[in-house]
Amino acid sequence: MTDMIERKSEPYNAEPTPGALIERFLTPQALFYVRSHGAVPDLPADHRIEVSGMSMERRSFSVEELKSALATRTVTAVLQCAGNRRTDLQPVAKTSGDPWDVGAIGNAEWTGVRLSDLLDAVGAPDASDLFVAFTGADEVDVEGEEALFGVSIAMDKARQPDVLIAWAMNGEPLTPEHGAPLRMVVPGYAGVRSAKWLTRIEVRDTPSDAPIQAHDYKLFPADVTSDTVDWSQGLTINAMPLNAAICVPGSGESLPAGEVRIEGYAIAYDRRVSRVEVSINGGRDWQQATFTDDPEAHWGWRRWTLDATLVKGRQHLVVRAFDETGQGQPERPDTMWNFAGYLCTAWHHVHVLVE
Ligand SMILES: Nc1nc2c(c(=O)[nH]1)N[C@H]1C(S)=C(S)[C@@H](COP(=O)(O)O)O[C@H]1N2
Ligand SMILES: [Mo]
Repeated sequence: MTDMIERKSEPYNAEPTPGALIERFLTPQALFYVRSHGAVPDLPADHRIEVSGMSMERRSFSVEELKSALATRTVTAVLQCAGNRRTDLQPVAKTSGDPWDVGAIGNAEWTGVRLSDLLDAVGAPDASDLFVAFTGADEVDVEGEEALFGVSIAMDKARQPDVLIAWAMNGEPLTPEHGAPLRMVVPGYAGVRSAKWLTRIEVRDTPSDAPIQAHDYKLFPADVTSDTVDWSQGLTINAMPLNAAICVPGSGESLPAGEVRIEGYAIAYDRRVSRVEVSINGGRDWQQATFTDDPEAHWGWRRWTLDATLVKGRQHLVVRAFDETGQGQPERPDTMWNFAGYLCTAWHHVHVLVE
């Protein structure tokens, strides 16, 4: 698909062009970034997921059984990789990981059943010091360690009503690369917690010890490197921070002088986006952008636009957003650099040539 930019061929990882990303409130499946750590597993039509843990009796469910046993729910939510915008950290210093631009994010309407309804149906314990772990059918390699994809979330998050076991995206069945037949959707959390190709849900008294949970997706300070890292330390990336990006015009584009519509997205999850500001002179002066999307979708993004007049020359556009606490984004990427290149939330810059 020409609107997708491949970031890795094996396994296939790709993000949409920024212009295609921002066209619709709901990101079509074909334009939704693909982040896979291993090959896409081929699961049979009668695939079953297993639910187990603690003193529970082991149970298994097919998609049809989940649909008939539990109420169907739909939630609009952004899914964003913790590595989105990594390319803005890489000029500071080298990082590990694929070079995602602003497109490792998408906003979709997810349909499935509530994880909490399933936990209730099987009589799972709900003490808040427990964890719920998810296993995928894919084998992944984390620094030479081969294991099934596995992650976990705390019980309090697992019990939130918007956490789904989903089979559809924007009203269509999930495609293989997005996790068919069943995937987790954990709104507000880094994409990595939303396990695709779900095979097992396990209630535990410790977080998942799978390498993806234990030795990946953690945030470290700038003095820690891939050589010195102690993975038992660091912040497990769960709730995602405030962010914003310019999608139109695209970085490096040439455009005619005059009136230009600048477009992009902002996201603050349950802290809500309150204001988006755009500068057309490299951050000296700021104008308030207009929201395209109303804030009704709690976990959704808010696209925005600003009509501006650009004069000839090399022009430097910048965006920054604020949440409902009045908190804004940090200005510079060097203040948040980390060796794995996660959570770049610095003001987003786009340079264009106006002719
Ligand atoms: N089983 C499995 N689940 C997974 C992954 C994976 O590699 N295997 N990647 C995770 C990561 S890091 C992200 S950002 C999201 C991406 O979901 P998408 O490819 O549907 O956009 O899926 C998550 N779930
Ligand atoms: Mo990710």
